[in-house]
Amino acid sequence: MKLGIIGLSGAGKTTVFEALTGATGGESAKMEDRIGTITVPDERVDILSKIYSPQKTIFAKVEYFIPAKKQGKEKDSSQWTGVRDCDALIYVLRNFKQYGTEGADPGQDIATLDSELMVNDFMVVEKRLERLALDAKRGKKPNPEEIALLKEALEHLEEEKPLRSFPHIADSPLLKGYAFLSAKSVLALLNNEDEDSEMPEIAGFSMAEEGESSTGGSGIEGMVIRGKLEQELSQMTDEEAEDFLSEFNITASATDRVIIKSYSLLGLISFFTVGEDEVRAWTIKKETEALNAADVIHSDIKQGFIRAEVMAYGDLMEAGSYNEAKKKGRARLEGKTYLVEDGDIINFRFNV
Ligand SMILES: Nc1nc2c(ncn2[C@@H]2O[C@H](COP(=O)(O)OP(=O)(O)OP(=O)(O)O)[C@@H](O)[C@H]2O)c(=O)[nH]1
Ligand SMILES: [Mg+2]
Repeated sequence: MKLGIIGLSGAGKTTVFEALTGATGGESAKMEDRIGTITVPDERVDILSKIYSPQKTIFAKVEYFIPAKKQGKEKDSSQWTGVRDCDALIYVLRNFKQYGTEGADPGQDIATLDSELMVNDFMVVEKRLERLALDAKRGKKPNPEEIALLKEALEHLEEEKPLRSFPHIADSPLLKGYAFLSAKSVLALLNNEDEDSEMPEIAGFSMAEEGESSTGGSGIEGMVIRGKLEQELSQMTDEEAEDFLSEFNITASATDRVIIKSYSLLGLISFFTVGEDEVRAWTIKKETEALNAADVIHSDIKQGFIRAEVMAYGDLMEAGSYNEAKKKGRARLEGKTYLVEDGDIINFRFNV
């Protein structure tokens, strides 16, 4: 699972990437694609780990990708290559003053970014429709449903509406292969001044406190981050960070909230396996059946699947221990098609 970080020049992409991933290297790394894998903070895993004292505790992970800065001719041809196979996008929007530049206008920047993605998608659709028309002339039978969807997509793009606003297009298995840029979910990060934790007023976005999110126009979720502050924070020792946090009146790092938010933005949830050897969070898409959740752990478990013993995290907490909860009948036996829920603790029973 990978999130692509994009934004206008100087918006703070590198700063935010480094704040999220703890990576360093800044300016010198500009010309290369960068990828950072980070752990998704989850209090439930911390608590389960305390209960079981396992040898290993493993959290869920997501990747952040920041494309290399492209110049000249390269800019048009390969600019979006790496971004296309990201599962969702993060827009970094400048909301701080910068010497020698115009005042910040994040609302306008959203429109600019959307427009770049839409132009790109438009070209892809147009080319594909031409190709399909040619195929039809040569006697090949294209899928009429795909053509209808592509034509509809073209209309929306002509009207400058991003495809993410149309779930039947954005989520269509028929169009999946095109990996349309404007169909991807977006988390907008308003990159504020160090002293400023307010959500700026943008048409379609409502006000929110730092870290809180709000859904804006064209289906984008927005959150405030103070990129530079967070980047500095990410490079500090715990003691240094503590002083810093109180000085700037922040309770906890906003990056944790951004990471958690981007996880749910991807439509991801976690189920847990617990034991004395390992407590682990496993990542699945919402609405995943137990059989496919088993497959995430190991194909053998899927192959030999008998049943899944499932207990909700909340039920375990309420009872105090797994056995206590089990006595109360909170461990359910579920079959292959059970839809796994966020926070399910699962013990798969299987034959090898
Ligand atoms: N005040 C303030 N300055 C910031 C913030 N984030 C970034 N900057 C500054 O803005 C400048 C650009 O930041 P970068 O992170 O390099 O921006 P970028 O989007 O990666 O820029 P390019 O890769 O050149 O497109 C740097 O001088 C940063 O120190 C912020 O949250 N507040
Ligand atoms: Mg940069």
